[in-house]
Amino acid sequence: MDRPAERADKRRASPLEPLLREVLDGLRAEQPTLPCKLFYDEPGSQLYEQITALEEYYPFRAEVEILERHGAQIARALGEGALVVEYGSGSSVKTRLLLDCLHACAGYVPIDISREHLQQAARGIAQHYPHLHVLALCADFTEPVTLPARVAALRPRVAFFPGSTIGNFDPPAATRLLRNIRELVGRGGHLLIGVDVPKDRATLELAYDDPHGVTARFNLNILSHVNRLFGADLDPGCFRHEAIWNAAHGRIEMHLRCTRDHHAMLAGERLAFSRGQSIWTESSYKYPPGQFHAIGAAAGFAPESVWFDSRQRYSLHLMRAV
Ligand code: AVI
Repeated sequence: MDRPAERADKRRASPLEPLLREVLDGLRAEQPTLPCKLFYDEPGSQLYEQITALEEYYPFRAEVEILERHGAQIARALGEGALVVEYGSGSSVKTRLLLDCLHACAGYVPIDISREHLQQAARGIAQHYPHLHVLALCADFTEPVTLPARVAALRPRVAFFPGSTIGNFDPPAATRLLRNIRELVGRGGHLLIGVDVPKDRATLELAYDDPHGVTARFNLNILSHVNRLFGADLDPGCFRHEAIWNAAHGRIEMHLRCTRDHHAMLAGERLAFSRGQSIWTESSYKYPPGQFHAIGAAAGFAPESVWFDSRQRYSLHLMRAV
C-alpha cells in the first residue's frame, strides 16, 4: 500500500504530463508526428535565429522589406493612439520597424509563452522607446488571452502577428486562433499579419532545406529536446531531415526520415521506427491572398490591404474586425 506521502506525490501530476501524452500519442500514430512547438528549446531557438539570417530563408527579409517600404502607409491605415499587441514576442527588428512608424501608440503588449524570451524582448523595446508603456504578457496565445487590467481600457487595439507563424497551424486551427484575436481586438480593431505565399517548389524546398544544414539541425534538435524533457533515447543519428512542398495542400512539410530500424524508450514505453518511416514535425502553410481572406472572413475579419515584397514572395495583410 502507498504511504500518504507517496499518494500525495502521485496526485501531484507533473506539469509535463499533457505534453508527454501528446508526444506519445503522436509518435505511436500510423504517421508518427511531433508537435512543432517542441522546436523551441534554447538550442532550437538559437538555430531558428540562424535560419532567419539565411539567404535561402526569404520570409524574414521579405517581411522586413515590406515594413520598411510600406511603414508610412501602414501607420496611416492604423491611425494614432492604438494599443499594439504582438503575438509571439518575435524579432525586435520587426517590432521596431512598426513602432517607429506609429508615432503615437498608447502602449505595447508583447505576448509569448517563453518567459525569458519575452522579458528580454520587452526590456529591449522599453529601453529603446522610454516613453512607450510596455507591458509583457506571458501566455499561450493559442488560448484566449485576457489583457492586463492596466491596459484593458485602451482602444483601438492592433494585433501584430509577424513571421508567418500562422502558417504553422492547419487551416481550422488558424481560423480558431484568428477568432481569438478577433475577440481581443474587438469590433473596429485591426490585425496586421505576415503570411507566406505559394511559389515554385525549388525556392520553397531550398528555404526549408538549406545547403548549410541549419534547418536540418533545427529539425533534428527536436529529438534531443524530447530526450531531455522525458529522459528518452531517440537517436538523431538514425534520422535525416526532409522538407517537401505538398502543392495539393499548399504547405511545406518537414519530416525526420528514419534511415535504419530504430527502437527507443520514452517514459517506459518502447517505440519502434522502421527504415523509411518518417516523423512529421512541422507544416508551414502558404496562402494566396484570396485564400487567406477566406480564413480571415471565417474568423470575423474583413480585408483592408495587402502588401508584398518587391519579388512577390511574401505578404503582409491588414484586416479589420467586423
Ligand atoms: C516559425 N515558422 C513561421 C517557421 C516557418 O517558416 O514555418 C519555422 C521554420 N521551420 C523551418 N524553417 C523555419
